[in-house]
Amino acid sequence: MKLEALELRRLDVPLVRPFRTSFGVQTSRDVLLVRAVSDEADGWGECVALSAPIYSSEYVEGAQAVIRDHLAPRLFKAGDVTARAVGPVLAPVLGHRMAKATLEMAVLDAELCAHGMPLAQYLGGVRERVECGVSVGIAPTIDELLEEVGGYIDHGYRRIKLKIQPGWDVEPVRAVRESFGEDLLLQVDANAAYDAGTTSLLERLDDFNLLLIEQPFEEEDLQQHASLAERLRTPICLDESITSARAAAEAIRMGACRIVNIKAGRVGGYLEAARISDICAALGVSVWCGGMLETGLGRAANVALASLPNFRLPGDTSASDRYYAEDITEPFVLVDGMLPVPTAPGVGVELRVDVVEAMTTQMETLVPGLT
Ligand code: OSB
Ligand code: MG
Repeated sequence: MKLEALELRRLDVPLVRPFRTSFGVQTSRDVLLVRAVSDEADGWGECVALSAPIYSSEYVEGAQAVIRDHLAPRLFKAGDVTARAVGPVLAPVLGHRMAKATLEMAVLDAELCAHGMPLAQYLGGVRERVECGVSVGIAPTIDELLEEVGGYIDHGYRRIKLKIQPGWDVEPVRAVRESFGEDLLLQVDANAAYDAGTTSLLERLDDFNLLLIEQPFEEEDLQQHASLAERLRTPICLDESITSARAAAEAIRMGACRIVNIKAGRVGGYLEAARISDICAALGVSVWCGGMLETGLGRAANVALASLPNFRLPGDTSASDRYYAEDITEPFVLVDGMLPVPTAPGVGVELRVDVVEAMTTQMETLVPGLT
């Protein structure tokens, strides 16, 4: 496939309600989309980087700059590209996995559209629909939290994930557990908000029969996760720390986690994400598909990833209306707590051109240079 242009488009997509985590509040999603224009077909990628470097070191403006100045020129120079070649071609640029993943997704979508193959089939998916959970932000009060969680349960979500931080942990977890019962699949996500001084709060969460505790400590501190894991019955799950298949294998070998949250953007793309799933399976570790408040485009690809055999827990793959009043694709609608795996070629969704246009804040087109 010969890459003829890369169209970079920034959208501002309002969230239906503010999303508060231990690292900040978001009220809208600043999305970077990349369209790969080739001689065979076009494809789209969505960048998961947030507007500020507060979940990870990447952020959307930086991703756009590294794509424009460093990644796109290398891809254009490579001549014929395939999705499998994107990683190796971009490897001399260190880090910037979210930016790289965006380009790989766009090329992969184009390639699969040209061959008429759906992403789930390419990745080795085995399910027609996937079980969905929902990630619930830090609420102003416990009452408001219970109301929000109750609404999601009524909608059919199969598990609830509560965002926590020191001061918003034991009491909200207790309230949700007492209100909705022992059968509710319940887990928490700290986004690295704890440290040695606040570990005792996490130990108290061990009484609530949680599915897992996600990323209590900072990204690079595998040792602290391993030592907490030894003291708790509740499994530790890593998100931020899992930046590659190698990082996953090391974390598991150290005993730092028993479950892995996979986000394709965080690990450099859907191909590395599938490799992580395989390595985890070989080590007896189940995985689930995380999310980054993607639009319908990124979510379609996440749902395809979640159809792989080792994705054994409900993912943060929620319906469009959990995030957006108006999605940029046909909305994903929850049926019996599940979302259908797209069956159309490539990522398998169409962008709604009028909605995309209306939300666009900026656009630039990159083309091959003369050298
Ligand atoms: O830590 O999983 C996370 C959203 C943005 C950044 C990080 C995280 C999240 C979520 C929401 O928890 C996942 C989703 O529903 O897309
Ligand atoms: Mg997380």
